[in-house]
Amino acid sequence: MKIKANSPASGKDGLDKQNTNKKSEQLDVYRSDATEQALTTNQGVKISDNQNSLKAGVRGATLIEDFILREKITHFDHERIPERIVHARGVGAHGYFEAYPGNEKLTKASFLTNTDVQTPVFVRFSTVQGPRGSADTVRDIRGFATKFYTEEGNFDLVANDAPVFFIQDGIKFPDFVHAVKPEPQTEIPTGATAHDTFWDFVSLVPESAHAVMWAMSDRGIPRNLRAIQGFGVHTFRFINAENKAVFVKFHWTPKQGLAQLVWDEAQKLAGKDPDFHRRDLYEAIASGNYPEWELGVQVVPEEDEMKYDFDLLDPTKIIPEELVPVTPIGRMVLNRNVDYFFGETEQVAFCPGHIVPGLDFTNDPLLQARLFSYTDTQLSRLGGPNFHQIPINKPVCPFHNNQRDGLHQRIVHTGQASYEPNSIDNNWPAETPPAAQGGGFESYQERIDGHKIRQRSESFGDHFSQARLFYRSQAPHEQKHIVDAYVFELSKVERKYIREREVLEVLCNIDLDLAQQVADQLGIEIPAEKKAATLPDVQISPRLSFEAFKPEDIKARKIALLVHDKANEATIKAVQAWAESEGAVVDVLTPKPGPVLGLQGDVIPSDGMQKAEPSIAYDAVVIADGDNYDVVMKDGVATHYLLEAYKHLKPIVFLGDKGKLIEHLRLVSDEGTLASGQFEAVQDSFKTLILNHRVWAREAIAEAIPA
Ligand code: HDE
Repeated sequence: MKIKANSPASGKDGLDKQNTNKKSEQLDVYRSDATEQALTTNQGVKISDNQNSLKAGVRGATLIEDFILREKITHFDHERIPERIVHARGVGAHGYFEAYPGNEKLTKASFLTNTDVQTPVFVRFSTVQGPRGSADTVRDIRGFATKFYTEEGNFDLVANDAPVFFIQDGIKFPDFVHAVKPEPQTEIPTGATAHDTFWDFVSLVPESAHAVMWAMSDRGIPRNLRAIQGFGVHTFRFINAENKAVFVKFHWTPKQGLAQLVWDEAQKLAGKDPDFHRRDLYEAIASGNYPEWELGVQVVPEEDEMKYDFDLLDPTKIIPEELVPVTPIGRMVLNRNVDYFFGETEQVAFCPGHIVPGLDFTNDPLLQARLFSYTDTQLSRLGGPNFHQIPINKPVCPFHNNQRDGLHQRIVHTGQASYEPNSIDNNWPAETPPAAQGGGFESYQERIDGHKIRQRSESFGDHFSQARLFYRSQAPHEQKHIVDAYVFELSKVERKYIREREVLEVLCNIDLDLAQQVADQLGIEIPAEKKAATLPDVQISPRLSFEAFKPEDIKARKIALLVHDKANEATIKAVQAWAESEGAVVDVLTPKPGPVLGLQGDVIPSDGMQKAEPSIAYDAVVIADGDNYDVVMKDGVATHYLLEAYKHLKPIVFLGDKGKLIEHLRLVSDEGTLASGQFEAVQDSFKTLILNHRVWAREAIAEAIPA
């Protein structure tokens, strides 16, 4: 299925719709606000001519009195607002959250305890480094920010798809961001960490080791945004009706399972479809394949605060799930695309400081700085302190106070008293005491005792054990990808001393085998004393691997069905019927955008052209049988399609005599190359392969296939 960019609404002009496919009706989006309405100026004056400016004679100069032209151009000149300093590239969707029963023992927050309500949510996914127009599939951490419009006020869970961050103290954030962003003298590279300043910084700041490891792993290149986890990163607090607090770490777990790109594919997609992730999310929701996540928390009782060999306040550390399992507390479904990207996705303003009664912060020094930063940044991005009045940011519950005026004030406040206490309005709006449930917000009364001091706690001091834990917990193919990623990135670093510092001062402290593999490829010598070091062992955490997060079904997985003239119509119908029953998406891809003629003479409509819808955009490929082997063999686009899908470790079904292509293309048959006379005979194996996502065992062989 394709939601074609910039397609005009079809079907209104009487054009031939023979080859418009089943999804084309989604292109017909009418403007509910303007249907049957006159075109007017912003002052409501009807416009009679929107084609010509007002001129002194038909060939004369344009007159400054043309208020219609001036208004239109002035508004246009101011269409852009500053993009986010980080996380500028994003995509949003609406949905709902439902709490599971039994959370009262943890928190009094009504959206987590009232199982009768569906709390509306808005989620914005993002990349960190690139600007608004950058590609989706770059290697980066993904933002996963959720606004819960609860009946007690808005709660923003401003999360990432990695559970750890690159720095421990907010005072380092501008340094980190300056280092990772495009370099100041060239504004290169866009959307990439593979450059000197990033590696200079992280090799000098060992607390970044763990987060860098996540970014270099397959987590840095998700297949789509429906297949990522989300993590609150910091430790937060839950507070229940008895005022008892516990520490919590938030986890979003996708029902779709986790899935990654392979690096070659990620790079190609960045060019061939820079919108790959936002398109995928849009299409999945538009077609009713609503992505779903379970919200869970790791709960640590207050008395266990000091129990671990890491500090709960250190945002570069996880709590391994083997130590504290994740308790599910609810589920979120994204079921509605935005109507207006700018008005919703661009103007949404998240802030970790938006919390509701039943939740509270901890002293994590990164979180503390974030509490200031997000509101501050909206003042310049959204032009003043009234950004909460923009529809996407507005609470759904009533909100009243004595704040007045400011840029873009939209509320017509009435009454005389905008202060408190007042007797003129009987002191309304009034405070609500912090009763157990439904009361006003009250900060948790944490005891503070200490010196005013600029110093990092010693308990934040171990920067390598958890990076080692992460690396060693990966499956062998995942470890190989980490090695490849470090080699690729460091190969782009021009300064040899930065490469060496990263290998010798960081990787050697994480895992010697990892360091050696990277060093060998970069031609770096590891000194004998470093090689002889014994690094402390770690307990493996299987929950850190993709392997622990398999999907339950193949809904919304995309299958390319390659079809040429004289293809067997029966096969095409069989693949389509099977895919529909599984909720998967099949696109019939033809050599040209027009339809092809089947073996029986049927017209087979095209969902797209093979050249324009590359294999990298699909999860699996089927090549149809028919009376056309010689044509396919000589078709460079189709054969490259198969080679590329093979190289990217995708399952491929070769139907009928297309099985001969395996030998012709010099592929090595494996569990992922299914050759059969009948699709029905292999459909179950095909499904299992798609569930497994890639044929990892093929990786060594696939490296010999030209990229
Ligand atoms: Fe952010 N971050 N951040 N961040 N962050 C922003 O806020 C900041 C951090 C995250 O889709 C900015 O509105 C500081 C951790 C997401 O709109 C800014 C520090 C985590 C998004 C900002 C951090 C995040 C942002 C840019 C360290 C994971 C996108 C525009 C003290 C838990 C939200 C904006 C969206 C955005 C500051 C660290 C996640 C500049 C100072 C840790 C998902 O205010």
